[in-house]
This record gives sequence, C-alpha cells and structure tokens, in this order.
Amino acid sequence: GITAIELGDGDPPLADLHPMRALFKIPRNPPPTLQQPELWSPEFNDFINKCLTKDYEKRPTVSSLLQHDFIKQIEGKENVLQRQLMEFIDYLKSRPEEVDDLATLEVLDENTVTEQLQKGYAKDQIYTYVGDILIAVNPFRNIDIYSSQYSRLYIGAKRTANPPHIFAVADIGYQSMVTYNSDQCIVISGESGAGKTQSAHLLVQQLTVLGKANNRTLQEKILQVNNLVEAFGNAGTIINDNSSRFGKYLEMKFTCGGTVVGAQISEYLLEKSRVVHQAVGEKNFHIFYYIYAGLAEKKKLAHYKLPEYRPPRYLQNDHFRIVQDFMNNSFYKSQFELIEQCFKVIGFTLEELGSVYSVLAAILNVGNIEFSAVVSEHTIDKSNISNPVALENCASLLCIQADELQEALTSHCVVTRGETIIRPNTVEKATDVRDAMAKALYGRLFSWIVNRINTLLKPDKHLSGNDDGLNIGILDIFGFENFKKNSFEQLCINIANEQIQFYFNQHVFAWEQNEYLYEGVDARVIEYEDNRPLLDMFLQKPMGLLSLLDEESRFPQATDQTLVEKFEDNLKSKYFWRPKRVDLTFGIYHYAGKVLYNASGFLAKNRDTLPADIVLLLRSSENNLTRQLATHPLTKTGIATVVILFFSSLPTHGALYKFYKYPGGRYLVTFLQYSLMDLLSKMVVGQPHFVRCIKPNNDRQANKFDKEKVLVQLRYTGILETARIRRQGYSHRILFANFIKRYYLICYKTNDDPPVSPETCAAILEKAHLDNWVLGKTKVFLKYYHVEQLNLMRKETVDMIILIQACVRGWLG
Ligand code: AD9
Ligand code: MG
Repeated sequence: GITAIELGDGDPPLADLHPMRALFKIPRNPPPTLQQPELWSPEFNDFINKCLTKDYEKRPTVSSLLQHDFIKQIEGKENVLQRQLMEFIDYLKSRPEEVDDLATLEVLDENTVTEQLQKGYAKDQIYTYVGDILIAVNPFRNIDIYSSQYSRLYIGAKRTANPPHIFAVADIGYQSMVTYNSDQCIVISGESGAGKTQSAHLLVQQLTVLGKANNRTLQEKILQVNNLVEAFGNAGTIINDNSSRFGKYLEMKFTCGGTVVGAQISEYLLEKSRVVHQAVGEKNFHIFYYIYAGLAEKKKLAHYKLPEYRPPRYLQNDHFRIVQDFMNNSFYKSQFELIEQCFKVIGFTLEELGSVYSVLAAILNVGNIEFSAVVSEHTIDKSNISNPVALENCASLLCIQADELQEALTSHCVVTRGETIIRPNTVEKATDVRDAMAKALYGRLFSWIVNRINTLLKPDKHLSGNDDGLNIGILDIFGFENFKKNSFEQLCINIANEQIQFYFNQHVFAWEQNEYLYEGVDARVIEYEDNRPLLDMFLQKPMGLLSLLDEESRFPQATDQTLVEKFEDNLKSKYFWRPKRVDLTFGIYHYAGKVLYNASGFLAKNRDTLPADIVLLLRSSENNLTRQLATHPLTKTGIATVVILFFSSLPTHGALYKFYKYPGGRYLVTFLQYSLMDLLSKMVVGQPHFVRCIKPNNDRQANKFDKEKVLVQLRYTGILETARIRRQGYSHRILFANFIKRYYLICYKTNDDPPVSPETCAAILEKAHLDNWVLGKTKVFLKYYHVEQLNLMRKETVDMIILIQACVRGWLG
C-alpha cells in the first residue's frame, strides 16, 4: 500500500503538471492511517491497487477510475479539500477526448478529408489541424468563438486541450517565441475572400492579450493599425467586399520576457491602378467613399472642393452613378468616424489629418481634369485643359501653382543635344500623365501613412530595455485571383502567392527531407507538386518572364503585342501558353489553376513613370505633406540592403528560391522581385506557422459547403500531401534529452533519472507499444500520431499521480 506514497512523494519534475498539484501533494510524513493499509476501507484499497498496477497497459484509464466506488464515496463528503478534489475530477471529466486533426484520420483520401471538414463546418467547428498547420474554413457569418472567454481558454493551453482555433496558433507562436527566444512568423494563405485578413485581425487581437500590454494605449494603437491601413489598401472586388489590394506584413514587437512593446508594418505592391480605374463591378479604395460620406456629414465637402452632384470621375462606376449613392451611406459615415478615431488613437496630428484629406481630395480633383485637342496650323497634337475649375481645385488642395500644374500636364521637356525643348502633350499623353500623377500621389500617401504608423508604434527604448527584443510577424497578402479578365495586377498578385506556396513547400516537404538525410534516417519520399519550375519561369534572369517584361519596357518602340510575342519566343516552358497567335492573351498554369492574362497595358503599368516635371512641381508645394510625398523615393529599403538582407538570412540547411543576379531594371516588376526578396528575408529568420484559409463557396454564403470547391483548394494547396507527410513522414524530431525528460514517466518512476541515450528512448517507446519510429544520430524521429499517443499516455500518468495524491489526501481528510 505504501507504493502510493512512493509514487506521490517527491514532486514530479515536470513543469507543466496541473496547477492543482501542489494542493494534492501527499505530505512527506503521512499520518498513521495511511501507513496502515489494514485500516483502509475496501473501496480505497481496491482503488489504490487498480491505480498502481505496474504495467502501463493493464492500468485503468483515468476516466474509468472516475467511475470507481471510492470516488463516489468521496463525492458524498463535504470539506474544502473535497471541493477542490471534485473540481479537479470535473476537469478530468470535461477534457475533450478527441483530437481534431486530419493527420490522424484512419483513411487519408480526398473524400474523407473533405467530409471531415464538412462535418466540422456544419457544427460551426470551422478550424481543423493538419499536424501543426491550421485550416480555417470561412463561415461567412459571425460565430461566437472570439469572445474574451475564448481568448482566455487558449492562453498557455495544450493544443489538445481545446478544439482547434486561430487563438491556439497565436498562443503557440507566442509560447515558442518566449520559450526558444526566437522570432516567429505566421503565414496566412488562401484565395481571395477565404478569410486571411480576418484571421490576421484575430491573431493580432489574441497576441495583444498574450503580450500583456500593460499600457492600454499601446494595445489600442496596435489594434487600430489594421483598420487604418485597410481603409486605404482594401477595396470591394467582385470576389470580396473587403479585398486586400496590397500585401501586409505586420510585426508585433515584444520584450524577451514577452511583453508587447510596439509594432511595425510593411506593405507590398499596392494596386495603385485602382485609383484611376476599376474593372466592371468593382470599387475604388474604401477611404475615398469614407471621406466623401464623412466630410458631407461635417458639411466640409466644399472646403475640400469635392463636387456634391456628379461623382468625381475616379469614383464613377456601376455602383455609383450619382454622388448620393455613397455620400449618404450610413455605413461609410460610421467608417469615417472610425478611421478618424484610428488616426487620432495612433497619434496623427489634426494637421496631418487635414493634409491627408486634402491629398485625397486633390487626387479626386486631378481625375476630373479634362483635356481637349488644340487644332491649329502650326502645332498638331497639342492639348488644352477644358475645365480649369478642376485644375484650380487640385492646385489649391496641393498648394501648388495652377498654371505650373497645367504646364506639367500638357507638355513635357526633352533634352536633345544639350538643349531643353518643351514639347506639347497629346490629349492621350496628357491623360496618362494625369492618371500617373493620381496613382503616384495615392501610392506615396499610403507609404507615408505606413511609415508614420511605424514611427508612432516604434518600441520605446526604455520600455523594451536594451535588448533587441523579439517579434512575431503576421503575413496577410492579397489572395490568388482568377477573374474573367486578368491583367498586370493579377499577375503580380499571383506571382506573390506562388512564392508563398513555394515557401510552404520548402518548409513542409523539402527541409524535412533534408533533415532525414542529415540524421541518416531512411524516410519515404513524399511526392508533392513542386512549383519551382514555374517560379524559375517567372524569376530567372535574363530569360524569366519578369526580366523579359523589364527588358521590353526599356524599348520606347515596344508594344504590348511585341511583349507577348517576346514571351512566346523566349519562354520555353510547359507552364506558359498562348491560345491564339493574334491577340494579347496568354495563359499560365499556376499552382492554383490556370489563368488567362490579357497583356493590354502591361508595358505602361510596368513602366509606372511619373514625369520629372510633376515631381519637381510637387516638391515646390507649400504644404508639408505634399512636399514630403514628392521627396521620398518609392522604395523604402535600399535595393542593395534588400539583397544583402536576403542572402545573409538564408537558412543553411535548405535552399530558398535563389535570385540569380543583382537587379538591373527599375520598373515595377523589378520592385516586385525586391519586395518578394524583402518579404522572404523577413520570413526566413523566424520560425513559421501556417494558417490555410479555405473558401467553402463562391457566393459568400453562410452554411454552404461546396464540396467540389473545397476539394480543388485542398488539392492545390497540397493539404492532402501535408496530411500524408505529417503521418508518413516523421513530423516530430526531438533531441534525445528532451524526449527523455518529457516522456520518461511512461516507463520509469517519478524519482528515476535514466541516462540520456538512444537505449533509454527505445525503452520508453517500446513500453508505449509504438512502432515505426526511428532513432537518428541525435534525435528521435516520430510520426505525428506517436506524439499524440505519447502525450496522451504521459498525461494519463500525470493525471493519475495527481488523482491518487488527491484521493489519498481526500481520504485522509
Ligand atoms: V483577399 O485575398 O484580401 O480578397 P481575404 O483576406 O482572404 O481575401 P477576408 O479576410 O477579407 O478574405 O474575408 C472575406 C470575408 O469573409 C470577410 O469580410 C468576412 O465577412 C468573412 N469572414 C472571413 N473570416 C471570417 C470569420 N472567421 N468569421 C466570420 C468571416 N466571417
Ligand atoms: Mg485580405
């Protein structure tokens, strides 16, 4: 009978026992009753004997013990200890038994996986794990699982203790950061409208809770960042009413102790062309509608020279034919209030706010400037501004001279043989300059806001101490897009997604297999869809698609037609095809499906030129903000810095995508490549966590699970292969010492201190009746379900120890 004391005496050297363990520890000198088994009640005697069977496999489970007569006996008693004991028993009873993890499914085929997701979805269980990857199926309606109650549930909890949840990902990221003292990054992927941005918000929300922002203002500021940048960077598309039109990498900064101290945001590839033109059924960036409604409410439209009858050209589309359509919109009004509040909370001054509105209003007025051709005997192709009011408005909002603006729009300088000649612009050319100016202003305004946020949210040195601190990055980019008509923007967006998919593959498949090699473990190679050849086709120099595009942009005589022909002649890849010889269409087989692009406008969009005259004019402005917008270069990081950053951060054990040469061109696609490099350089330094968002239907409908639609996404994201590798491969590799420390209880007594050796590991694994594990040079290689099983056994053992201790105390009491 004394074994009970042996088992309970001495605190199990495990950090993560149930918090109640201290209460239940058996005293070192147990009272005489416990030392005299002949005094024990028959029920207690039986209970103890059952618990203490030496062989693990003969031991009853904790849940079966809870049915024991002895437990029923104590349930009748009344004292403090009893109550605590009952609380603990309740906890044991309420623990969920199931593990919501696709990798543990018996049958692992497309159908079973889809069915599993569908079953969960029907019960509002929108999250599922595949090993350590979280799948989130968009519910398209609010489910009550994000309250502060839920938030608390997922703090520091074992992953198996609660149903899968996005908060659990935040917790794992946070705990890993603090435990391993290393940066983390959470990569959210999925097609447009799948729920990435929403997931990013939830992660930030939970991370601010975890980061114990003791400074409430800081917490509020961080929570506002997403709302603010999304007002400027998101827009309604055919697919998603709140579609991200830029890539966003939000880094939350922590002290080494895990207190949140600031944030920093990086933006990638804002779709500026949307400012001047929206495809059928789409809208401009949210902020334009917000300010219209908000300023109308404040009776300030006239102040900002915004027309009150006809919508500005840039806001005219099939949604909005008359200005009342958005001016009186109560949602937009409330959003305006919200955004103004965000600006203020984050720390923008009222003066800055006024300048931001002025620039936005100026952009809308720029768009209203119209040109007419001047026909005379001497000059041809000259243009004139036919509505000087718009010109005046724009000039006054930007604090520049109207006549100079007119000049910069309708003419341009050419330097020939050392002489500067002023040439008139045709109507077409002047219109292009006008739109280029609007796009540049908006793009630079966006970057300025982001930079300003970064300054305002920079960690305070005295708060974060002298250490550099730690960070968790959250990547939320624009999702894969495939419209009826796809242009340059879709190409950029889809290439970025291609890169993220590659990163995912590298992490899940390639690096994994490298480690087997290193450890001398013979693992079965998992087939997966490697999109590297496609990335090569895009990014290789000098013959990749982006290089060809850059090269062609340098020829003044080139047209979109010659560009497509150049693609066809040079891209010898099965991923590229041209349906017809005559038009501008070309197709690409992306990892997520084939997309038909139309090259119309590719060269102009890539050149993205803003005439020097306009830049100089803006620099002469009397408004602080306008001047700043014209002064700062487009790139935030120097090109060389980006390249160095990228190469220095390459992990040694795996090859990331290799960028072949130093950059040459200066065009937009070149920036795309730098942006991707910059992004990856940030991501590879952290330990990644993946969230894969799934869109259950194309109609944004709640409770509608389109199996075929889900299946396609499962296929192209490689979720099935992921589940397979998590099961067939050895997803867990644990150093011998760590393994023994964690699982020795399965085979040894609490007080034992077995040697760190492969033999000890083998003994534990054999005791647990597991097979198919492998011992490498330094690590135990385990399959996914091994770890689940081991954890379960270990937990059972630990719980049993506590239960016995508790019962003995209860019996004593
Ligand atoms: V895009 O690539 O930026 O076009 P996202 O970011 O993947 O796209 P988003 O997060 O914007 O999609 O989600 C689209 C819509 O789905 C949201 O506006 C919500 O209405 C809806 N959604 C997404 N996730 C959730 C959720 N967890 N709960 C409720 C959700 N609704
Ligand atoms: Mg989004």
